Amino acid sequence: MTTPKPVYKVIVIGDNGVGKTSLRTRFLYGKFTSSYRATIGADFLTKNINGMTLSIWDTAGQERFNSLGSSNPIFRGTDAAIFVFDSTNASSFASLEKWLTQFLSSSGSPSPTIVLVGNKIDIPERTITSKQAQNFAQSKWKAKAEDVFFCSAKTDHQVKEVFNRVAYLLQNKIDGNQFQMETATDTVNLGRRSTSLTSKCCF
Ligand SMILES: Nc1nc2c(ncn2[C@@H]2O[C@H](COP(=O)(O)OP(=O)(O)OP(=O)(O)O)[C@@H](O)[C@H]2O)c(=O)[nH]1
Ligand SMILES: [Mg+2]
Repeated sequence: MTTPKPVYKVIVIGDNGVGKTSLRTRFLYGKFTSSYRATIGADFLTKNINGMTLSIWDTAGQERFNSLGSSNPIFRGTDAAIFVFDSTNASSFASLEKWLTQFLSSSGSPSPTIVLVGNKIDIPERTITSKQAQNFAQSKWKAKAEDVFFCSAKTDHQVKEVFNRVAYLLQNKIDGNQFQMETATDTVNLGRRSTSLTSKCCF
């Protein structure tokens, strides 16, 4: 009998309106819409990247649709997090500190993989520089330059690179045996389908 492959939980986190849903939709379906519908709670979609199954969780940025307080059950068992800010909105960048604190106290993972994404780079009014983003990521979780992206869900600039980087970092951890298999306990194995089912969560 072959052992089923685990599913790795990847979560997209950040303020409301920064483009979390748009980034995932762009990556999974190659689509973008300029209309805004706030995410309520969280949901996941699975995607197979290079033989690895990722459950990619989209979360609510609006606190009233999210779980409040220092811990967030949606973050539990996360293997990798994609922190997103709007590159034209300084307050969404400042909020990352709060999201990171909540994430680190909730994920339960000893050393989660983290990448940082400044979205909406197609808009000329950029307020956050690459240096600011790099400094933040480097000081907070010793990120490398390759773990920081500026992308656009609208124009599809650098979107697949973000998710491919996450898969690459996870693969490196597996190869280095740093993984604890129990990290997959909060996920659902949806088999070999590459992009499939959405499951609504109810927080
Ligand atoms: N110009 C531009 N607009 C974008 C981009 N990504 C998202 N948007 C727009 O920004 C708005 C918010 O995008 P969402 O993806 O819904 O944001 P979100 O982070 O999921 O928001 P919540 O679900 O409330 O947390 C929508 O009107 C999108 O069309 C981008 O790369 N460029
Ligand atoms: Mg959303």
